[in-house]
Amino acid sequence: MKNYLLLLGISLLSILCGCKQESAQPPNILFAIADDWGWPHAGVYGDPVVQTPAFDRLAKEGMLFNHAYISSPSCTPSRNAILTGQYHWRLGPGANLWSTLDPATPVYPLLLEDAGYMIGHYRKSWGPGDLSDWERHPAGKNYNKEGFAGFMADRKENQPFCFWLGTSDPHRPYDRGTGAESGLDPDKIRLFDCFPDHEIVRNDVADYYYEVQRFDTLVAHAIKTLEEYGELENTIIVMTGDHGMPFPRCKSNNYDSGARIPLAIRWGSGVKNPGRVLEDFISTTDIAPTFLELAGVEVPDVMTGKSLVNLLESQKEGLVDSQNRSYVLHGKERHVPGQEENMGGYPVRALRNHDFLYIRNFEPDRWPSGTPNYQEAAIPHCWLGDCDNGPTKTYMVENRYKDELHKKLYDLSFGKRPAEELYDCRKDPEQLVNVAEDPDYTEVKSELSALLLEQLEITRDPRVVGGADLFDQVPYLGQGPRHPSYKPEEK
Ligand SMILES: [Ca+2]
Repeated sequence: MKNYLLLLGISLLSILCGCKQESAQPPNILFAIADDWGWPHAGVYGDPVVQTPAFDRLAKEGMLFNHAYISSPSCTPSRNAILTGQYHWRLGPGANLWSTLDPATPVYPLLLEDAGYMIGHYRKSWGPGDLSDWERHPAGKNYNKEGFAGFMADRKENQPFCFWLGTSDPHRPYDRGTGAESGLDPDKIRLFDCFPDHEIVRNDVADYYYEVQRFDTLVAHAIKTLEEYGELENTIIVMTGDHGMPFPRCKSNNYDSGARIPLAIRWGSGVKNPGRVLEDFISTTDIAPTFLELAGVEVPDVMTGKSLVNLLESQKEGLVDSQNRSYVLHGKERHVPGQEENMGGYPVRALRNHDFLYIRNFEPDRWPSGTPNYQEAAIPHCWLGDCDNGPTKTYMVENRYKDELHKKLYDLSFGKRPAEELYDCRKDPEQLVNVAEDPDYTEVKSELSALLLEQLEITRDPRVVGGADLFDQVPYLGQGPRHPSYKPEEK
C-alpha cells in the first residue's frame, strides 16, 4: 500500500509543481535483451543481410544509439552490471562468469517492485550462476511458461510494470545451416576483418543471424501485446544485447566486436524528436538509473551508471552530452578459468572514445582466450576456453598454418597480447593494428592511460585500489567449453 501512496505522492507533486510530466502514471518498462548479439548486426545499422524489423521500428519511433557498450563481454557480469547500475568490477564475485551476487546489492527491478511496480522476467535474465542467497529473484517472478502475454494477463489494472524479456538467442550452439536454409545469403554477409573469408565462417555467421532474427520476432510479439493492452505509448522499451557475437576476438574480448552492442529505445512521446541517432557513449550501467529516475525512485549512491533521461528529452542528434558522454569504460575479469595451472581469468580494462580504444591487460603472461594447451588448462579439456566452440573457431585453429593471413588472424584471436593496446579507430575501425608502441601515439597513450586509471580509482576498482585476488579465487560454478574430442567418461 505504501508503494501506491509513494506513486500517488509523486503524481500529485508533479501536478502541484506544474512539472512537465503529462501523465500521472509512471511509465511501464520492457527491457528486451538478446544473448551474445553484437553491433552492428541490425538492419537499421546498415547490415545488408540480417532482418530486424522490430529493432528497426523501435529505433525509428524512438532513438538509436551508435555507441552503446557493455560493462563486461561475458554473460553474468554484463547482466549484473545492468541490474545493479554498477561496473562489474564493483560487484565482488559478480564480476565473473558463473558466479554469485551479494543479495544486499540494490537492483533496479526490486527497487521498482518496492515502489509499487509489478515485475517479472522471461528466460535468460540474471546469470548464469547461483542465486540461492536471494529471497526474491533480482528480475522478478519467472514467466518462462506464460511469456510476456501471461505476465500482462496477471497484471492488476493500471499497475505499472517492469518486465525483463530475455532469451538465449543468439548464444551457441546453432543448428548448422539454418541461416542459409532460411534464405539468408552467406555471400552477402559483411564479415569482420578478423575472420578468414571462408564459406564455413560465412555460414556460421548466417546461423548467428538466424537466431538474432528469432530474438527480433520475440520482441515484435511483445510490442504487439503492448498494443493490444493499449500500453505501448506509456511503456519505455529498451532493446539490446549483453555483449558481442560468440566468435573469435568478439565475445569475451574488449574490442568493439565484443563490447559494442545494438541499442534502441522507444517511449511514446517521452522520446523527443523521434528517429534520432545518437553518438554519445552509453554504458549498459546507465539503464538502471534511467528506469529509476523515470519511475520517480531515488537512484542509490552506489550506482555508477548515469541516467539517460536528458538524452531522451533532448531534441538533438549526434553527440548530445559531450561533457559526460565522450568516452566509456569497460573491462573483463574471469570468463572461463582456462589458464594453465591456475583458476584465474584474463583481467582487462578499456577506455573507448570516438578516436581511440585504449586497453590495459593486467596479466599479459596469461592467455587472452584461454590456453591452447587444453590438457593443461585449469579445467582439463577446456580448449581456448574463453572462446565458445563453433565452426569458425575450429576452422581458424585447424587452418592456422595454411598461410600468412590465417596465422595472423589466429594470433589476433588466440595469441598473447602486450600489457597495453591502443587502436586508432579513425584509421582502423575494426581495431586490428596495435599502435601502443608507435612513437606518434606516445602522448595519446599516456593521456588515455591516465584517464582510465583515474576513473578506475574513482570507481574503486580492485585492480587499481587493491583486492583483485578475489576475482581469481572465488569458485567457478560452471563448466568451461570443452574440446570437441572430450568425452565425459574420461573424467
Ligand atoms: Ca551472453
